Amino acid sequence: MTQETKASLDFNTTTFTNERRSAEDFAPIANEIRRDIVRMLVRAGSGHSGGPLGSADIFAVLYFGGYMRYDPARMDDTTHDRFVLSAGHMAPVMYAALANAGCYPKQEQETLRKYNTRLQGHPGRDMHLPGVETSSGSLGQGISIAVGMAMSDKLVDRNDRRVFSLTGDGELQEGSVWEAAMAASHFGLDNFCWLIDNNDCQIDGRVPDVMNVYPIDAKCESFGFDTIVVDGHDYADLMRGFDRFLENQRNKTGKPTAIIARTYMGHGVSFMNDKFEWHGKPPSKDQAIAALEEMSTMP
Ligand SMILES: Cc1ncc(C[n+]2csc(CCOP(=O)(O)OP(=O)(O)O)c2C)c(N)n1
Repeated sequence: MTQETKASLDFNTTTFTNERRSAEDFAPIANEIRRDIVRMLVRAGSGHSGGPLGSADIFAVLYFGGYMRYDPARMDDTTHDRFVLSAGHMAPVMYAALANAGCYPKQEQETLRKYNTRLQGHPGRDMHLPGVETSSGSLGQGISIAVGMAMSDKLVDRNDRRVFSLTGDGELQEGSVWEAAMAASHFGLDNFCWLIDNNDCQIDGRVPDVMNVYPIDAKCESFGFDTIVVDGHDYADLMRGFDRFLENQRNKTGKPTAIIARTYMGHGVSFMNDKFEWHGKPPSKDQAIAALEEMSTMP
């Protein structure tokens, strides 16, 4: 891709495969996800920038590192591994990952938040976008549904499907998150991987100032999770977390895995980095151009 294409507000047709990769191979994928997030949001004129940009590296490794098994042409089959975005307001990052995986046409990203679009502001199961497993956005619900999926896979169907679910850290203030965690542990769901986007920011402040959720790692441990804290912008470290989950499932440890990824809200766009004010707003056209120009110098 040329610099000019990278900085363009237009969507391109580049897609990426899902395979085992070395850590340095993820940067161009994460950056394309980030660019698409900016392109989507500036067109929509509303939506969430901070969480999606900050978690793009997690999504690059999850969708393109061979950890979640799926066929982009057959997302409606009953064998692929599943991902549930519990932090539903972060939909743009999941939509960008699915588009870059080839699950639906990249151009369709331009319809984010438009009337009747498959790319609703929060994921809608009824919109039938390939790869959206359930509706989410009421915080605390997605992870509960995901745990139910993992229960049915492990205890009823007895297959080897994996279920991943991502919550924010502000989302941890929802009591139902901990009910889901308790169930995952009680039922020995070693096929369940809980991803926590720990950017320390939420809608109206720093997480400890709004309502403290720390220590997150000790809480996850005490709820029975094999817990690993990683740098959510370091691909090798993210791979270490996902590899540990795969190992837990392979060894049938009977314990779910929690990967706490330390991230910065808005990471990749310097004027948004670590600023909770970017939780729920889109870039203006000038800001989007500035962001894309900054990102065009990245791999
Ligand atoms: C049950 C419920 N209460 C409130 C909201 C409104 N809301 C949307 S995102 C958000 C903050 C979430 O913070 P965090 O999980 O840290 O996400 P981030 O700010 O990092 O994107 C809130 C309160 C909601 N979606 N659901």
